[in-house]
Amino acid sequence: MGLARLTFEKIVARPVVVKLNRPVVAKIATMKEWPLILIDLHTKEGIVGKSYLEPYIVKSMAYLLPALNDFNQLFENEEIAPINMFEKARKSLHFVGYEGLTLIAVSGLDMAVWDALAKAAELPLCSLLGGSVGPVKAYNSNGLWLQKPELLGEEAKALIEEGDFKAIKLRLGRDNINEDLSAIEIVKKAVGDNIKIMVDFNQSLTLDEAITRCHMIDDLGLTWIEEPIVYDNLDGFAQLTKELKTPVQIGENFYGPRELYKSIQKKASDLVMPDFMRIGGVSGWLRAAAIATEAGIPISTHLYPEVGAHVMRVSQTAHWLEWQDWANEILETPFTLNNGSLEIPNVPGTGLEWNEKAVKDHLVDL
Ligand code: SMN
Ligand code: MG
Repeated sequence: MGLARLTFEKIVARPVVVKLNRPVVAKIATMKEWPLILIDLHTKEGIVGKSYLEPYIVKSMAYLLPALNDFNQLFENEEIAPINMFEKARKSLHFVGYEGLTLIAVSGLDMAVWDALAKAAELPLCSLLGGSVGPVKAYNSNGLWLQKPELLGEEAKALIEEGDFKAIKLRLGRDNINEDLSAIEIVKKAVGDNIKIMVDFNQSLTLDEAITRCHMIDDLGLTWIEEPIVYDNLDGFAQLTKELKTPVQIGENFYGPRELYKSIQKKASDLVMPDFMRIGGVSGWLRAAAIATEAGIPISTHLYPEVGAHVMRVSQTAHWLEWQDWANEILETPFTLNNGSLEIPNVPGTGLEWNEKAVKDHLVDL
């Protein structure tokens, strides 16, 4: 059986940029390309833990790489132990902020550490965490950005076909509310009654606008309404959650499990969906999922579908995995979809390996 102990050797972090097949057009930003920092955590025993970070804009990689490279000094010759390393890495950076870039760097490290450990144990990560390999119910989040409503019907159908999906996410927040209403109508008509539709405002509304607009879509049978207002207005979210029948979804901007805890205490949403680079990687997710479980709140993932699939298998209130294929371009073996679920490969670790030829083609100088 596998090795009991691993020792840190070095981190190699490489910035790559891939092209998005369907550019992101959201109220927060328009993005034609997508940055990925590929993290290889080498151990003295030869096992390499792998993870990636996707910090939205290319420039942000320039701020994150020095923090990741600094971990080389911090962990010289140390035992690979996710919880110890999470705490030590976070403390080492806390004078420049406990959240933000600090937590993003720590999250990237953490996911690579867990991958190394699972590889050493010769187990898929979900099995090391106490679960088992199996399908994870997903919705397709690969498109339906803020385009003209009449273009959305065809795209919605294509998105369903990409994995026999049973759910898709539509972005809202157009200047004219009527255009948002037609977007919903067109997509609903195109996909029929059996497909669930989530909508995401990407924080684009004031609280007053949100109260008006969310009530206008409250009877449409939507699966959730995501981030109608700025992410940290928890009182505003609590008001919307109380008033609306449709479940309110937030969480991609929680920095660490404690933010999720505070949000749940305030009854700010019906649902939560932490993002792996902000919640604290696998370690942060496990704490967050425990809090959500005990509060009885369904938990969904944000981005990072590959690592997300593993932890959803051990999250008791696991709800929906967000599927994006944005890292596929640089993966040796992209994960597969079947019947609307993401399949976890039955290999040690998370199953992330780089296609080095593709990585070479997409490496950037910052
Ligand atoms: C989102 C994700 C990535 C880029 C832009 C917007 C969105 C989501 O908030 O929830 O998928
Ligand atoms: Mg969102």
